[in-house]
Amino acid sequence: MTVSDPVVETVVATLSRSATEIRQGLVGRRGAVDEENPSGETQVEADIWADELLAERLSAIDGISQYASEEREAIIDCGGDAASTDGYTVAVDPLDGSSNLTSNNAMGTIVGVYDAPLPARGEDLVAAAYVLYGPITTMLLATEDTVSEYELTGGERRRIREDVTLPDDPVVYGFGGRVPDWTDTFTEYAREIETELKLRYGGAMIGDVNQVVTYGGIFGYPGLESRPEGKLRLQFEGSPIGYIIERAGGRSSNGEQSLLTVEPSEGIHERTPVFVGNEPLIDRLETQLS
Ligand code: P6P
Repeated sequence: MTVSDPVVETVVATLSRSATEIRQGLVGRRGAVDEENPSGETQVEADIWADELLAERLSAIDGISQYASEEREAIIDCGGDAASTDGYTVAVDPLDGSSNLTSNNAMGTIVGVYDAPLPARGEDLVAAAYVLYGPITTMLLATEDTVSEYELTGGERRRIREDVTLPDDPVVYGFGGRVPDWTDTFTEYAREIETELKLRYGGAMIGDVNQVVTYGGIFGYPGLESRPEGKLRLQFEGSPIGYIIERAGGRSSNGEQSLLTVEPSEGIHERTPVFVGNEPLIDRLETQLS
């Protein structure tokens, strides 16, 4: 089952092929390097290696005019005219949750395909996907048509679920940040949710979001007292994951509005509070925080 848009299909096929190599390439690349990413986070060898692999392959695709990554300061212009209507742009988190590499826990790769120059709004997405490096390597892909789940083996993808939607009855929740650093209004909301749902928080967004997609619930990394903008990046994490969850029948929010409607104002590494999950839970959150 290929994607109807040929450029998106090429991105997805490239991601499927690369994800198999990334998973294999994690071995021997667990060490920290003496570098920080543009968000000031320590990088591991695998962060840099995965970014270089994806940058080389995705920026070479006809129809891709820009490549941006959480691991690099500047946008790569891939030739073509990003400002024109025919050049898609890709924003990538090559290895989301790479700190989990040290503890050998789940991690992911996130790719957003925008029909606009970067930084772009989530509404400009035409597709978004995440790869989950769990016991099995899987990919969840959202396009304008549907959400599908694939198993990735040998560089190929095999569809295992189509028309993926969040279950109606939520089961799990996961909230990032240290509890003493939560705002009073968010703490009040979290205390309510804790009495209703089961805690699932693994320190890598993709592992936690996939729990929400599978069982229903909410994942969030709120704005904190010490950092009101939160930790996660709008362009590389918030918007693509928000797009996937909204295409799967859920909602996304920055605490006030859909992540897809947030106008980037501070460049491609802009942070945002991120909440995704079942619509009633997000609606309650926005009411609580208003
Ligand atoms: P904390 C990983 O570093 C990440 O960007 C997300 O994947 C994850 O949800 C979050 O940060 C974890 O942050 O503060 O719990 O370590």
